Amino acid sequence: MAFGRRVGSICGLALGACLGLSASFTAHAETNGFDTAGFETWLQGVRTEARSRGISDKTIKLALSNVKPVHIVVKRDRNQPELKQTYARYLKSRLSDWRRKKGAEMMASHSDELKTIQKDYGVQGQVVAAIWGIETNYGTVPLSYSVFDAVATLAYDKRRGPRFRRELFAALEILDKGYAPYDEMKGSWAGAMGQPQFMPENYLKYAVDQDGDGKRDIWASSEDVFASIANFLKSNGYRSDEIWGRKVKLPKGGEQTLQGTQAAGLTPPAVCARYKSLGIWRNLQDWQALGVRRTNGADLPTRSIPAALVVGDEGDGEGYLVYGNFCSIMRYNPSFKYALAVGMLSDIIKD
Ligand SMILES: [Ca+2]
Repeated sequence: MAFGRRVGSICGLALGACLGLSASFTAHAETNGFDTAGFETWLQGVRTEARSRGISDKTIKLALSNVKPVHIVVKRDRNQPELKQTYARYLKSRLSDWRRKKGAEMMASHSDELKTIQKDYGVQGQVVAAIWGIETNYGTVPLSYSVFDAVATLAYDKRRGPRFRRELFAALEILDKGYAPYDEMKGSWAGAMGQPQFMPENYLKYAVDQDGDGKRDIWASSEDVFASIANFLKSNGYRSDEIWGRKVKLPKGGEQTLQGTQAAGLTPPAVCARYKSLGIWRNLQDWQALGVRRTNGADLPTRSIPAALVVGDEGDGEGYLVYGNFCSIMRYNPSFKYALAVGMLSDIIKD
């Protein structure tokens, strides 16, 4: 237990340190708890299916000969911070002083590229930079896991097996088509690749060659990284004429009375339809009439925008009115806390 807490606290301070530390322990603990013979048999089935999908023998050999289950990958899959931490703790760690300061620097040094991305894809540069900052500390986190090891481990594991089996075939396709060389196919413990942390299927669907060198390089080209993030959001309903939402002050007792779905509301934006737990959608003016205000006590904007209320930790009198773009950000990682961290970081690094 002491070991687990120590790792957790380091992860909370800096994702990079967390990933590095985990990787260094992997060598000693990687196959604990795994049925190695069962994994090998399973892998034979993967090879057969890969051949039937048209993946070349050369690629199958290169990618799967040395693939091995990584125990800590499964352990981390069972213990994700989005599920365990309070809003206050999660947001504090994601909106660290380092990430705020570095984000402002990155907004300045990549200003021209981000402006072009905003023009081409209709996603504000600060939102692209905020996702980049939260995913990989603006591209500075060392990505130490083989995508094949990570994805194969989660495909073999029962919890999310079918989904990750698809990701494994997508990873093989990326290698087979020559989009990325084997040695560069590095990612996080969950197999998310490169600076924007794209899963292999999303890479195939959304990665963009923005700098025009013929490669969709989400590992080393900042233009490709930014365009890929923006293309992902745009393809998932992001609207250029709205922001993500805003932090608000709730009326006294509002945490209980304002939630719930009993009253007639608006139809949520299409991209939000799948997120039923966002509860009721109302126009900003209706939230205003119910006593919701900006954090400084001022009235809400008068513009008509459908919004849902996210109440973070109970009892602090605070909440967040979120708009359709919040749901586009959640397509990246389906957690209210994650999307709030991205939205709030984007506001901080904008100026
Ligand atoms: Ca490129």
